[in-house]
Amino acid sequence: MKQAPKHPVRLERQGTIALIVIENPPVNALGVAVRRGIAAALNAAVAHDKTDAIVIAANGRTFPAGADIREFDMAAQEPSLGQLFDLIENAPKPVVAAIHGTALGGGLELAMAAHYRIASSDARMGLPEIHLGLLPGAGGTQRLPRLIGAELAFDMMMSGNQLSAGICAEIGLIDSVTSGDLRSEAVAYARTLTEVRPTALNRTHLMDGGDYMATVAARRAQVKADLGAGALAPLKIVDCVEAALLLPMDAGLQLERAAFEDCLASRESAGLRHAFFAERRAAKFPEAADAKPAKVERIAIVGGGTMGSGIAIAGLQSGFAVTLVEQGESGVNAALEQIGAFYERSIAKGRLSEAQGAAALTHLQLTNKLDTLGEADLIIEAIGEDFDLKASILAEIGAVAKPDAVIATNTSYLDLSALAAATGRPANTIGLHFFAPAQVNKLVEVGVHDAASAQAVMTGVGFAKAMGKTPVRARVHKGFGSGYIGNAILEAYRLAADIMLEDGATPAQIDGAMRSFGFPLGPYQIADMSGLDIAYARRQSKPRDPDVRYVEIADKMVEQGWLGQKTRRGYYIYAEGQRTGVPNGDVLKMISEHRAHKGITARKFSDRDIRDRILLAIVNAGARLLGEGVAARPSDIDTVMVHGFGYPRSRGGPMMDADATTPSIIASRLSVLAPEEPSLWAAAPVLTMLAQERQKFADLN
Ligand code: 3H9
Repeated sequence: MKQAPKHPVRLERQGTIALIVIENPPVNALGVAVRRGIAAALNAAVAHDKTDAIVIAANGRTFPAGADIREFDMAAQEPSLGQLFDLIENAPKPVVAAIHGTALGGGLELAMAAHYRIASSDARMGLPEIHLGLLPGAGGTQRLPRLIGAELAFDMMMSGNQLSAGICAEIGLIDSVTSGDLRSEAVAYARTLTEVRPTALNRTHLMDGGDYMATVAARRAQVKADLGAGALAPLKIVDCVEAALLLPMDAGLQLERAAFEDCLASRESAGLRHAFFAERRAAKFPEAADAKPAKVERIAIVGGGTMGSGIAIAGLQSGFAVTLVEQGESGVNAALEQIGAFYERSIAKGRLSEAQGAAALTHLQLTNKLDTLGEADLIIEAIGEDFDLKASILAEIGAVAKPDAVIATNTSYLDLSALAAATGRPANTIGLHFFAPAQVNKLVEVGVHDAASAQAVMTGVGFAKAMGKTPVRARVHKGFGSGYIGNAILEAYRLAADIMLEDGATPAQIDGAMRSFGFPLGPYQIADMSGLDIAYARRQSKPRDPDVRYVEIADKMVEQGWLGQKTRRGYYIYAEGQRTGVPNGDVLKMISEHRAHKGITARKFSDRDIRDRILLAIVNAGARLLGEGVAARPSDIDTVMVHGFGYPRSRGGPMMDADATTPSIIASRLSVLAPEEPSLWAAAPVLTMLAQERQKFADLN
């Protein structure tokens, strides 16, 4: 972790203007030293009789991006942000906030406590606390409605979205926008101010009720309908805005403080904050000590199916020049159609202008010639999961790529070391496993094998980051065959579910139990969506392990041609064009015949049994991957499960959940299930070690 500077706030003078400069890299978070520094500088500036006005600005990449989230788990230290902002608001001389970068959360609340706000034209502002299960807790819920009205304030706080400086000026959140030098413009602006702004932020209540109260009631009903009773922060935001409308400022601030504390103490906020730091920790690779990412300007993708086209779109959207290689004219046309459809949808939905869409497409080169790859800095092979085919294409890529190009395969479970060897330049070859839809999903598993160079790995990491993705390191292990982190865990998840299916549960019951835990879809809905033939091919390609129970139900379905949504028949039956189905009675019949054939008497599983068995299998598989060195840290597994498989983000991830239960309780619950299927539930050595040492997974992060 970077060491915070000892004196993160400086007081400078430009004639009669006092300039308070915050410097607390990387994002000028408002930790205790910064709060104390600003308070001291402000007092000194006010006390100086030559001070006419005060400017608060920040060095580095941004105006403060919020409170220091790391301090939320520590004892509170004064001054609090609330106390500091009172000091600023009550200053007897005009205070101007000079905003650049991203003024977020407490950073924007600081700006709102100032009397005037000026921003660089490329600055952005937002209150993203809701993404951390929190609400703006340093006056934001009271000051924002007073500045821009309740409706817009709701929109900003409920979405957590960032707004551009131009829009902020239009809605009255800031006073001035400049495309010149912000610091000197802010000082010039301050010179024009002769008084503390007669406060727009009246200390009395904001409105007389009427329409606004109807807005509050509608928002409260909406939150309850959308999110249910579990959505603490959104409901508390409604309470706080209601307070801004009805109560004097001081009472509103008090209510906001209590609401913030409630949110901070919630499991939901702990989970969301864990997820925030887990994503950033995941991107830290040990290879960074030995190499920096090489420059990547042109990427090439071989294979223009759903995955390849998705990666191409993600690349174009991030400003890379993209070459997409497909076989024959029909392959090229199909890829073009997919990519074109994405841009048409984005333009129709107003996410992109026509000009932006057209500009992105000028950077796309579609071809059926592999020899065009010679210009690419990074080449991603994204064809189907067929080892021989992949190996032969990778050999061709190795023959034409420029000497320092990095080659990546998008395989999710084939032997990465062998595929890397097939290129003829294993040191330059890595795995880059994207998750569908690749243009949306942020997760990329970076596959690392023994022969891969640090430079190739870091280039993959740099590329993933440049696309706004979260790279997670996954080391290839002995017997690699179930995939990196995500698919290996999915395999355990599926087996736990299939065993219950064979022993007495129905697909709909298992899916329902997992949805009620917070997964968006259950395992059989996902299987129907992905196509049963995909997993079938993977099962067929691997030797069967005699020590692992095998459930043939999915194989029998594939043999019947019931492949899921694509054939409108899978675990569910789908009406034309529908993505939600009704349980397939034929499958239920087949399952009960299958049980009779295997001599299994159906037994009952409660929803709780289902969740427990699956979650224990997931955690145990995660612990095994840690022991094998596939996953570098428990929080990486959490990141993969949240992004790759919809594990509820507000729970942080399975390893955080396991810590909440404690590894020793998990180990004893596993010992009850282990005799049924040791491959799933015999406690992994890492878990046993943590249980014995009374440690938590978090201790290994
Ligand atoms: C709040 O303000 C509550 C108040 O209303 C009330 C309080 C009473 N604190 O994301 P990056 C670190 S809640 C501490 O990789 P980017 C981050 O961990 C807060 N650390 O860069 C990373 O560290 P490392 C409301 C923070 O350019 C480094 O900075 N604000 C914080 O992709 C770089 O981060 C938010 O929720 C923080 N607040 O994105 C904003 N923020 O180098 C949260 C970042 O050791 N932050 N770090 O890995 C962000 O959304 C992005 O970090 C930001 C930059 C857009 C600013």
